[in-house]
Amino acid sequence: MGTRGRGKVLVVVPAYNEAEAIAGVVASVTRAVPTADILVVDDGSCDATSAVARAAGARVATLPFNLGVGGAMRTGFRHAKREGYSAVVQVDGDGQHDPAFIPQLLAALEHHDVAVGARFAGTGDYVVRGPRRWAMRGLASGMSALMTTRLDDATSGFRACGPRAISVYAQHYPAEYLGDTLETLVIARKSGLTVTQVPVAMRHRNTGRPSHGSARSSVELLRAGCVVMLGLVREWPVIADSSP
Ligand SMILES: Nc1nc2c(ncn2[C@@H]2O[C@H](COP(=O)(O)OP(=O)(O)O)[C@@H](O)[C@H]2O)c(=O)[nH]1
Ligand SMILES: [Mg+2]
Repeated sequence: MGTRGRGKVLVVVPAYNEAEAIAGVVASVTRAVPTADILVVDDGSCDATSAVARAAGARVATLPFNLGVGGAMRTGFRHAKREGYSAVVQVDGDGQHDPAFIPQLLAALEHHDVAVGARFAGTGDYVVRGPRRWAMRGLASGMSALMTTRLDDATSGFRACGPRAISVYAQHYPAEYLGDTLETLVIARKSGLTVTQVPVAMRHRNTGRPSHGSARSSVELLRAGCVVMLGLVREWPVIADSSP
């Protein structure tokens, strides 16, 4: 152990009951970024996620019980910090994120600490309808104002983080629903990290189940407003030097 990941990219794949999709995700990440290490964090799955991921060639951290996406990601960031990785990319285990965009996310880290892959910023045809769509729109303008940079898809989990963001997130990565996306952006801002977005295409889920249905998602997005407000009044670690 010790210096295994120094300077390298770690792709962290949070996975909860993704046995059907995970081998395909590991294979496509390997194709897109052959030099990166892949860590699948099996979030207390009841299926064969860990075994399938290991057979596909990934390193696997198996959590003893379900912690949610945020808990899985914090595990990934802690590992990255300890092993000295220079970048962490989150790619979901359900196959919705297209690893072909990883190089673009990484390129954005040259000038920023966090790069968010955005579904609605002009690439691809990912469509969300009904109240969820309006809630997401409202959220996008609120978050863009708050973060003082344009963020069309603040709830996207497809992201890349540089070394300063890894340090912050290894310590603080909320486990609540939407904490892993929205609140992590608020933490970035409060810690002096810079955030940007990169347009990506995203696929709809075709195996497994999403964490929340559409009606529930809308209610949760409203709850997100409160999450952001609370994130703003909490104390977060500050990175003194503001250049990445
Ligand atoms: N649903 C769910 N997904 C989890 C959990 N822990 C990790 N994940 C993984 O986190 C990623 C995002 O979850 P998903 O339900 O697709 O969220 P969505 O795409 O935002 O609707 C997937 O790769 C899941 O396998 C959990 O407790 N619940
Ligand atoms: Mg998903």
